[in-house]
Amino acid sequence: GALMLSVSSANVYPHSYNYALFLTSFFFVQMMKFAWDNYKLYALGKNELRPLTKNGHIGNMFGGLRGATVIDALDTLYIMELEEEFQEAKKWVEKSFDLNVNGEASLFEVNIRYVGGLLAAYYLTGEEMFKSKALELGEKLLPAFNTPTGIPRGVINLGSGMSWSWGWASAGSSILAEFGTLHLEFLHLTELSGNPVFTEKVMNIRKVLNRIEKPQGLYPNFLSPVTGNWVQHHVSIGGLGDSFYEYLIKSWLMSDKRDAEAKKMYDDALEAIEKHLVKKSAGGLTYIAEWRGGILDHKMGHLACFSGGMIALGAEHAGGEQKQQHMDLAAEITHTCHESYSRSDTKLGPEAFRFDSGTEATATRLSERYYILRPEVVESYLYMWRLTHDPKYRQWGWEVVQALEKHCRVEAGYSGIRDVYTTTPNHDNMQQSFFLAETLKYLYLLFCEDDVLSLEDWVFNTEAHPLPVNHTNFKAKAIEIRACI
Ligand code: DMJ
Repeated sequence: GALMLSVSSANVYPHSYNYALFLTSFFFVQMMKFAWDNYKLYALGKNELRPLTKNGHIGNMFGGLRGATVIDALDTLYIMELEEEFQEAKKWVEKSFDLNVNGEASLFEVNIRYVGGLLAAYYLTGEEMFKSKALELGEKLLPAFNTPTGIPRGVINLGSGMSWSWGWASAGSSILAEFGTLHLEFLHLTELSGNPVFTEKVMNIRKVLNRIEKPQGLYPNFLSPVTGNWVQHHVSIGGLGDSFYEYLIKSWLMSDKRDAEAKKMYDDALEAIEKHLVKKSAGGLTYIAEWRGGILDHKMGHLACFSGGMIALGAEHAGGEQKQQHMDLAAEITHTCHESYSRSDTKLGPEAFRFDSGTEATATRLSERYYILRPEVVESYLYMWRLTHDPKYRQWGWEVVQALEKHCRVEAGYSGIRDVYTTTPNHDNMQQSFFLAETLKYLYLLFCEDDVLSLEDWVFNTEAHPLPVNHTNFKAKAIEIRACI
């Protein structure tokens, strides 16, 4: 409890600060409880809560699977020691989570939320039930890889095994951030099942990527699973590209730094990004632009804001000059993302912000003004805090909490908002499952000590589900988790 914190950090923080920290962590636990209780009350068994109309939302990403919020919330409930709520969630998984379903599922979303959530729940608790469901679900994803190149298609019917590409993705292509965000989970599926097939599938994706030529060393977002060629030269560290880069550096870290190929791919990709996409605005803000066949689009999506944390994580392990250089870059990007929040009326950031015709870190289009409870900015605050201990990151995290309470908390949960530039309520009536998996988890960890899910022993998948690093003993049953407070 509180005592533990004051004793263990007595040398680091003055006593009053400890007490403030204790209250802060308590606050996040209450936020999580509020989000969970309302989901449970109005939407248990559906995928997400609609907090204004007080009902459930199913959506079309999970192909008949239900309980996205339950699976996404499991590890957060567990680490926050919300014991009763964790038991409720576990019971639902045990009794009601049905894997024999039909419908169009996103391979990527099912992997990061369901497989990742179940794996993390298993590693944290040692409960076999989570492991066997993760493996059973993993098996159902395999038919998506039956393509001429082995690059999986984006959509799969979990019942029939039929797979196809997203209708909106150009010319039947697969998306970099989707097929490039399977590696961490699939390695664990092999580890836990003893079946090499999962690892073979993701190693083959890497082989294809290494073989093809990359324009200026950059990775375009669309690839044909039939020919293995790029389909369109759009490059982005935000949506459609983002977590591919994240999984390169994290694959290396998860392998206890043995997977040198992943490290090299990460280093090379980052070098190309630095050279071609990193820019500074007239007002001195560093940002990462998007690239369309050689032409820059001076825009950064909220999704791209995870990159501050990723670059800091990589910098921590870089040598020589690069260490400082990359740490500075990470801090600058995180600063820019903070600016995108602080320049809005709600102190929450827009879906995308621009740096053109006099604009600096603000949205210019009506359609880009929304905030849907996304985690990327607080995710970067957490990594920056853990790696620098600059107290401003905790202050910035606290600003987010105040804004969430003021603008997103409604009677029955938390809701996204349609326009961050107005304080008139304009809720979107959706409590996204990643709010419980990621946003609240990262905020909580920001105010915990560094050894709670330490970056040495765990990597977070792109939905913030912690997976153990190889050296921590993959087969560990319940891995001991130090409490936050
Ligand atoms: C989450 O599902 C994951 O963080 C993913 O990497 C990106 N989109 C959402 C959160 O914004």
